[in-house]
Order: sequence, then structure tokens, then C-alpha cells
Amino acid sequence: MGYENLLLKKEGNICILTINRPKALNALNSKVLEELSDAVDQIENDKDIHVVIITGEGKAFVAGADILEMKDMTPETARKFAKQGLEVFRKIELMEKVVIAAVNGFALGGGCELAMCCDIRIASEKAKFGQPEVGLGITPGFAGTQRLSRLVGIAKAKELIFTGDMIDANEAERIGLANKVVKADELMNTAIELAKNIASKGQIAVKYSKIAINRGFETDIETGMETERNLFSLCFATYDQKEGMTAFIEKRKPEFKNQ
Ligand code: CO8
Repeated sequence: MGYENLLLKKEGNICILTINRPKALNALNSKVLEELSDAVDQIENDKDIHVVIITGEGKAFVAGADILEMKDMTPETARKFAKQGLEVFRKIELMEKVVIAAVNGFALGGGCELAMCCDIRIASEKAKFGQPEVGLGITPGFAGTQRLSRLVGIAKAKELIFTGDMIDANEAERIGLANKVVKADELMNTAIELAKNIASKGQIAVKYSKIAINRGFETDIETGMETERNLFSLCFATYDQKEGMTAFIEKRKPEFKNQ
């Protein structure tokens, strides 16, 4: 399917998904969210893709949900729109592939929320993060109140959400919102190198690790440890476990088949 607002590019086992609506700083309207949902399904079903990079075209990653579309919403239509965004972002968070956000510029409101549902955030030194919704008279609506406090702690999340202030990439890294800050012209290469590194490992093990971390983060430690134990033991039913350990003993690089 061709998209109006997205670009999809495959490079080996990596897929780069670019939000491509630069005239509106890649603001998320319902059409962009619909396309994003479709693209995520397509990527999830493509066995050749191991790692996804999400980025934005132009000077923004995503400058939020589309304010023009939201302006005249009623509580009912706002609820529907919020559901659409929440569902797409949750789908990204639960993808069985690693998702890296390459944050090239403004990641505000829904843009910060999109970055937060990715597994890892690499920020350009030009990136700016924030949840400016209270300045528009609304709360965050695509789970910013939930994911930001889980990522950076409740106190910092409250400060950022209550003030609506933007922070730069270095501050985002300092508080744990960005994993790493790089020069603008090194952003995509850094993200691609990271993606290649992850894509070169046993993908079942990477997938199980993601599930264990995500489930463990949303439950108590006993349940989390049980999840890890189950997935850890399942690894021993895979070709990759035999290959990974045999290769170590034979002092050679493993050749994973992801099975
Ligand atoms: N929605 C729609 N259009 C936008 C948005 C947006 N979020 N952001 C920027 N644009 C448009 C501008 O209107 C402008 O269009 P035009 O050229 O036609 O006037 C174009 O993009 C370029 O923007 P600027 O001229 O403003 O560019 P600047 O470099 O001067 O400023 C900023 C960049 C600081 C990023 C500025 O554009 C800005 O403040 N944007 C809005 C940021 C914001 O408030 N985001 C949060 C939106 S609310 C949200 O995301 C809630 C998510 C959950 C919703 C759930 C709903 C139910």
C-alpha cells in the first residue's frame, strides 16, 4: 500500500519508517494514525525485518497531534481520536521487533508520546522534547501521563507536563528520556548501526527479552521473573540457542537462523 504521509524503506533486515508530512511538522491527524497502524501491521508481518527505525521528515520528528483537526472536537470525537492514537502506539510498543526512534527534531505532545512507545530513543542534538498540552487547555492524550512517568520518574514527568516546557536533547538524555544524543548529521547512521547490531543477534532471544522487559515493567517482580524463566527456557527449544553456544565454544561467529 502506498502512503500519503509515510515513507517505508527497507535496508537489509532494517526498516526505516519516516513520518512524511513536513508542512505540518509531521503532526498526527487521523489519516496519519491510520496509515501508521497499517504500516506497523505490514512491518510486523514481514519476517525479513528485524529492527524498525521511526523518524520524521524535515525539522520535526512529530510536533504533536494535529491541532487543526482537534480544535472543534467534542468529548466523543476526542475520545475516539485518543483511542486511535493509544491503540497504534500500544501496537508499536508491543511489536515483536525492536523499534528505535531517531528523533531528528521537535518531539512534542503526540510526538513525544510516539517516541516513548519505541524501545530506544536516539536524539539529534537539534531534538526538542515536551508535552505542551496544558498550554492548549488539554491533558496529554496518547499516554504521555503514563509513559513519561514510567520513563523518567513521577516528579520529572509532573514538572514537564504541568509546565508544558520543552527540553533539549541533552536534558532529555540526562533524565533518561533519550538514550543518546548525537550530531544531527550522524543521527541516521547511529540509529542504523544500532539497528544492525541488534539485527545481528538471535532474533527470538531479542523478541523474548523485549517481552520479558515490557511485561515485567507492567507487573510485580515475581510475575516478571516467572515470565523471564518461561521465555528463557523456551530459548532452549530453538536452533539459535544451539548455534549461539556451539559457535562460542568453536570460537567462531554464530550464524543465526532466527528459528
Ligand atoms: N498540529 C497542526 N499543525 C501544526 C502542529 C500541530 N501539532 N505543529 C505545527 N504545525 C504547523 C503550523 O501550524 C505551521 O503551519 P502553517 O505553515 O500552515 O502555518 C507549520 O506546522 C510550521 O509550524 P510553525 O510555523 O509553528 O513552526 P515554528 O518552527 O515556528 O515552531 C513549533 C515549531 C514550536 C513546534 C510549533 O509549531 C508548535 O508549537 N507546534 C505545536 C506543538 C504542540 O503544541 N504540540 C502538541 C499538540 S497536542 C497533542 O499532541 C496531544 C496528543 C494527544 C491527543 C489526543 C486527542 C484526543
